[in-house]
Amino acid sequence: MNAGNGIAATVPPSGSTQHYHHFKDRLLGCLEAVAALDSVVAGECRDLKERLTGNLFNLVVVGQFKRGKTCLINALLGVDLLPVAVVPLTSIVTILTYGETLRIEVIYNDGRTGLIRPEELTHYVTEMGNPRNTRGVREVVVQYPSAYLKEGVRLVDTPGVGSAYRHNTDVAYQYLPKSDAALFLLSVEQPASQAELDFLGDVHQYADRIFFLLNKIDYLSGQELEQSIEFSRQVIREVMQTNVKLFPISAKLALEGQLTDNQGLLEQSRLPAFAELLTQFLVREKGTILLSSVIGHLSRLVSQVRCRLELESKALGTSLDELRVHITAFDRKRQEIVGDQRKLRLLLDDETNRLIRADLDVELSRFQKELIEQMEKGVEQWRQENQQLPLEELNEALESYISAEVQQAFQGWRAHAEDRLAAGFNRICRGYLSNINDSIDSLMRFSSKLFDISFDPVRIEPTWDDTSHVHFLVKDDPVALELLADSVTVLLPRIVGKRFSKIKNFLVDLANRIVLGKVKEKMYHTINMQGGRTRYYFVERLNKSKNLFYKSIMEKLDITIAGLDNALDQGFQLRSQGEEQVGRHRIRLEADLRQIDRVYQDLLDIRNGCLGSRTQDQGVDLSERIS
Ligand SMILES: Nc1nc2c(ncn2[C@@H]2O[C@H](COP(=O)(O)OP(=O)(O)OP(=O)(O)O)[C@@H](O)[C@H]2O)c(=O)[nH]1
Ligand SMILES: [Mg+2]
Repeated sequence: MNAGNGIAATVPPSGSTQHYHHFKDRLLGCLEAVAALDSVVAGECRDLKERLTGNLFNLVVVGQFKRGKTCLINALLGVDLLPVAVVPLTSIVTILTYGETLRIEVIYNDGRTGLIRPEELTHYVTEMGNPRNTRGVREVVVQYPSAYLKEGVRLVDTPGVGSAYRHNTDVAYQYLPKSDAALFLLSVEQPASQAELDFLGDVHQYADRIFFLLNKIDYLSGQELEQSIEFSRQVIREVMQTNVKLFPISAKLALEGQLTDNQGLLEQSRLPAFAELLTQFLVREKGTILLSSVIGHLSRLVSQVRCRLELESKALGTSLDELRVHITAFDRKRQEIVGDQRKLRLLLDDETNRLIRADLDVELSRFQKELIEQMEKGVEQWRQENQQLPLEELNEALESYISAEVQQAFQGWRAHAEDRLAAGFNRICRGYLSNINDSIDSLMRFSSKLFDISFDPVRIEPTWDDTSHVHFLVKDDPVALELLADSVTVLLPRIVGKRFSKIKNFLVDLANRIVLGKVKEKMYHTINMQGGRTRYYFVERLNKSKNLFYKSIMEKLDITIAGLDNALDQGFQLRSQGEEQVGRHRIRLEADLRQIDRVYQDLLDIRNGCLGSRTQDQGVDLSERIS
């Protein structure tokens, strides 16, 4: 433990994971030192500790089938673990996370779970081994003791964009908003496909967290490679409408290099250099923000604990009669503050309802209206273009079309709505956090005044990060997001694409006659039904999030009250027991005060070391570092 001894170990280079872990460990040391004090109520440090230890960098690997996504994950882990093949393969999301030993858990759609052996993986996560997902697998979670994962990275392997075998919804779309970074794989032997470009066109708002990798560079050399890099970069830039980071690599060479411990191959693969940059990005974007937020919260806690210790110390020198008066005054103030907070509950309800009405409902009905207009036009166009198709075939194709289009349109909209609602909800939460912090400060100030102690509260502005963990709940199973009933989920092959213009081509040969009224009726019904379900889904989540949030802020207040209560109560008890007890306790309190001052100094040191380097790192244009 570093806290308190004032010795700063050699600090690793800024931007590295070691740098991040160095300060994270020192912060954990400070947290332990604070938690060990008698006057600290159990649970006061728990949240902060959980946030520090539970922090993971989520990395999703996406791209068209056969670009080498799974191979890249194996290369990053340095083990031939996940099945790789020359035919479209991965059909189930596989999540890799750190564990002391290899452990593979299958999670089924119905909620069952089961452990499997590594050689069985192919029967669960691949199209060949688990055709059309007959086993009903939702996702597979692999724990593995790799150094890369131990750094706090969680990798998500996804089925290829544009694959014809897609039984799950479009995983990449769902994972992207919640990922800290995405690796999008292209490969040198094939130019970017339409499916890839469509995907990129839809996700360009996440451009700053997508890293483009041009894989399989071992196929090319010298000038050919340069041309390929330039070409891919141009294509992506056009679609994304911004400069992109493109890194040429060979996952295959990297894996071989790892397996045979061949440094030359590893360097040739260019993967280690990329992995290093990626780490720097993650640490900068997420790690440093987390550390800064924990430092702020801990400093605030330290100032409160210090005040409590002083209070207790002062209480020991106060007569019992005077103490009784103070305790009564404190109780009154406490009741007043708790009462105010309970009233605020109603306001929290109001604001959440307003978010539902003013944002969710308005946006949803606008989206439904646009979707109806768009699909009406599409259906009309069909009618004109497809005159000769047998009615039965046409109906069947249209049913599938409507289901697939509506489902995909809602899916895209939901990702967008999710971001908006999360931002709106977090805004509400931030207001409340400020409010509860004010109440806590006012209670602390009141108590310190009673005993004539100076108390200088550490103010922290609640940040996005503070609220996002209390948050708009992240749904547990981002994969199983199908909302439509089974009867209408007959998906067309993926070539049908996401937009109506593409389905039109597909159905050009199918259509003949059309019962327009019936088709439209089906369409309206499906859109309304899906709209209703989507609304229900979001309202449920908002309400659950609100309740959890309220519980957590009230807990914060309760903990402060309990801390002050304890301090006063201790003083009262000891005063009643006589001078000897008081003397002994005073010695302990003084030791605790010295300890808390040491933690405070250490926190200052951590803040300087950890955040001082932040500005220097910012603004590095990774694309300029391509060798
Ligand atoms: N030459 C060469 N081949 C590679 C490289 N990376 C992957 N491959 C090969 O490309 C094929 C596809 O690799 P996978 O990792 O299964 O590709 P994927 O993107 O996961 O494919 P899906 O799971 O179908 O989406 C395999 O035969 C790999 O051996 C590379 O850097 N160089
Ligand atoms: Mg794969």
